[in-house]
Amino acid sequence: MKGNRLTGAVLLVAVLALVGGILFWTRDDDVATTVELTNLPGQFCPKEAWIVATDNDNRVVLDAMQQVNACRFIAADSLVGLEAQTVTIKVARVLAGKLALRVDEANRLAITVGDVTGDNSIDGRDEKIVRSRLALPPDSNSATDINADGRIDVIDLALVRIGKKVGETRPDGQPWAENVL
Ligand SMILES: [Ca+2]
Ligand SMILES: [Ca+2]
Repeated sequence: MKGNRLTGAVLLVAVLALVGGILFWTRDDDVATTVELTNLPGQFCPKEAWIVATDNDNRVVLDAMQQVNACRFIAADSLVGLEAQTVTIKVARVLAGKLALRVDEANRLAITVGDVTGDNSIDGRDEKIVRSRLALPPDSNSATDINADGRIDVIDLALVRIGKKVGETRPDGQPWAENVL
């Protein structure tokens, strides 16, 4: 009986060591540094995002529009070279968000959609505009079709209601460029 237990324990340790070894062997040592936008509703698909990156001393090391791939991925390897520590991201009609950049990882930023007025804040004015356009065809710039599904309905209204807050300001205190509001 005692021998059986001992054998079992030895086997368990051996199996755990094997699994650990496999996990270690198969881990990905080559993960690119990316920023992934999450929390995108429906067919909302940003093509570009403005990025302001700052280093350890809070100096701006990048201040430019970047491409968004497959509606959500922003390559950030160049930011690592610039020793960026913090990244503030602004997408049009989305509140600006901020994250601490981790190297060799898929950094995630949950975005908040619903800024119809383009003032980096979601409030009663945005809600009022969406409400006034309920059941109407989306307007020319589709700002009130929050989830970009081609209709202005209660889902868009709900998104504006739950998204009410103010976006991040630029690290240097400057206003966001017009084309990302
Ligand atoms: Ca607004
Ligand atoms: Ca919609």
